[in-house]
Amino acid sequence: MPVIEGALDGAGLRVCIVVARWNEFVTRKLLDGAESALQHRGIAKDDVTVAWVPGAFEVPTAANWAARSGRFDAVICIGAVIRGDTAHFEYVAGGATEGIGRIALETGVPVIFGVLTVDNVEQAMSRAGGKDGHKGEEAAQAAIEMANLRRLLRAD
Ligand code: INI
Repeated sequence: MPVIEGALDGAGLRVCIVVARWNEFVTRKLLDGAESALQHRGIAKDDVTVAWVPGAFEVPTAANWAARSGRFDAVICIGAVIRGDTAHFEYVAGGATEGIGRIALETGVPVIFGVLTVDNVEQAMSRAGGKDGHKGEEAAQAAIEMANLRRLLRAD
C-alpha cells in the first residue's frame, strides 16, 4: 500500500505570503515566524514574496491573484481577526476563511490558512510565538509540505 507525504524540504520552492496590516503588532510576528521557518527549511530569500493588504478581508483577493499567477508553489495567508463587540468579527473572519479555502480548491495551489480568529489580544499573542505556539511557523511548514505533496499527487 503506497503511503506518501510531502517532505519538509523547501529547496527550490517559490512562496507568496499575503499578510494583513490590520492588527500589525500580531501579523508582523506571524510573518517573521513564517519567513524564518521557510528559510530554515531551505527556501531562498529571493524565492519569497511578501504582499501586504489592508485587512484579513482583503487577504483572499490578493491570494487569488498570487495563486493564479503561476509564479508560486504555495501561498501563505496571514491575518489576525480579534473579536470586538459587533458582528464585524463574524463577517471578516468568515469572509477570509471561506475565501481562502475556496481559492485553494479552485486553483489547486496550496493556499495556507495562517489567519488567527481569536477572542482577545492575549489569545492572539500566545499564538504568535507565545505559550500556544507560532501559527506563522506552522503555516510555513504546511505550505512546504503541501507544495511537495502536490508534486507527488497531481496528474498534470
Ligand atoms: N481586519 C482584520 O484583519 N482583523 C480584524 O480584527 C478586523 N476587525 O476587527 O474589524 C479587520 N477589519 C478590516 C477588514 O479586514 C477590511 O480590511 C475592511 O473591512 C475593508 O474591507
